[in-house]
Amino acid sequence: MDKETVIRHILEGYSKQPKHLSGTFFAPSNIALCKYWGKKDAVLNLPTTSSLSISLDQLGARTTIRLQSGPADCIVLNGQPIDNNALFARNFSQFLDLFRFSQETYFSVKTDINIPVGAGLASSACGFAAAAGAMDALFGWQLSKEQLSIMARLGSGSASRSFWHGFVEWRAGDKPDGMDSHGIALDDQWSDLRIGLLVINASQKSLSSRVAMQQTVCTSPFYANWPVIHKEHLAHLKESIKNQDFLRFGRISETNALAMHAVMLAAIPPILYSEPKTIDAMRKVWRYREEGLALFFTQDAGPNLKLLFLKTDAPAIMNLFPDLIVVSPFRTSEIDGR
Ligand code: 2P0
Repeated sequence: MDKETVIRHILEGYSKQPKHLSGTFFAPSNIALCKYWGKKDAVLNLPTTSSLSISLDQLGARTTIRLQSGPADCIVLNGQPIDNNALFARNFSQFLDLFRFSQETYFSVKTDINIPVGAGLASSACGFAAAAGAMDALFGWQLSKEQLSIMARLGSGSASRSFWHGFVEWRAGDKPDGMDSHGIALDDQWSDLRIGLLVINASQKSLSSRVAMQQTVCTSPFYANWPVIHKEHLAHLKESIKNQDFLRFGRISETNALAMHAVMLAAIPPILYSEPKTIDAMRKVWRYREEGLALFFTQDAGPNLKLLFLKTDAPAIMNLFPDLIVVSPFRTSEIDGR
């Protein structure tokens, strides 16, 4: 099945004429605690495993889309027009292709992302989610968050988790068309939980997660084991959230991230996102933990770490990591989109 068929299916009976001059939507970025790494369908971005994330409150993407005359889309990222040949623009225009309901349809897209782009800080997740939401607002469809999540997944898998605040599970689903593969918000709130973004290198990564993921699936001898350990991690992580058992929560999140990177390291050629400063920071976390601090990390497809800790330890941890960007993920409860 192709992406166009999925979009046709979702939008059957909905207007293909814009209802407004423009549509705007905000989507928070999200950090996976149990990771998505590997696809069973690379066209529809259907994952091998379910995954679980935490959204980053007000850090994310605010996107406005309007129709414009051709000969091409115009994409402005953080006030800078993007060259249509740049990777970011090509990926984005491919997503916009799904919404060109007549020939000669072009879009003007203005997106403001308040985290570094392409550095493993989930900018593509919030970017595609905000784009799907902005399309919905432009055309006045009023789709459900689950439908928007399916749409956004076609742009980038992790975007399916960016329609809710707090904890979100992306259920892998069983259907070949992916209509049951979307995000679902968990009811659990954890107001004392804090996420610290430790930016080690904010420049664009050299290997995209899309390529790295496929390379891992196709060549890592350890990949077969990933869905097995992942299933256990996911079940235990959900229990730890229910019980607000922070030590268990942190340990499982950190172990899941390290397992993902270990599987990647065995790929051919090997994939190593960590830089020397990443390793230094990991050792620092482990040292403080041995000394009694309840501090853990997770790492995505980039050299940066995300620290996990509780409100009570925030002052001490901000002292130890002075440049840390601290997020209170349960500060905002509703995404209003606009
Ligand atoms: C995640 N990552 O669960 C994992 C952990 C990075 C490491 O999802 O190919 O940009 O567009 O579906 O969503 C990054 O991969 O990949 C990612 P595509 P995506 O957050």
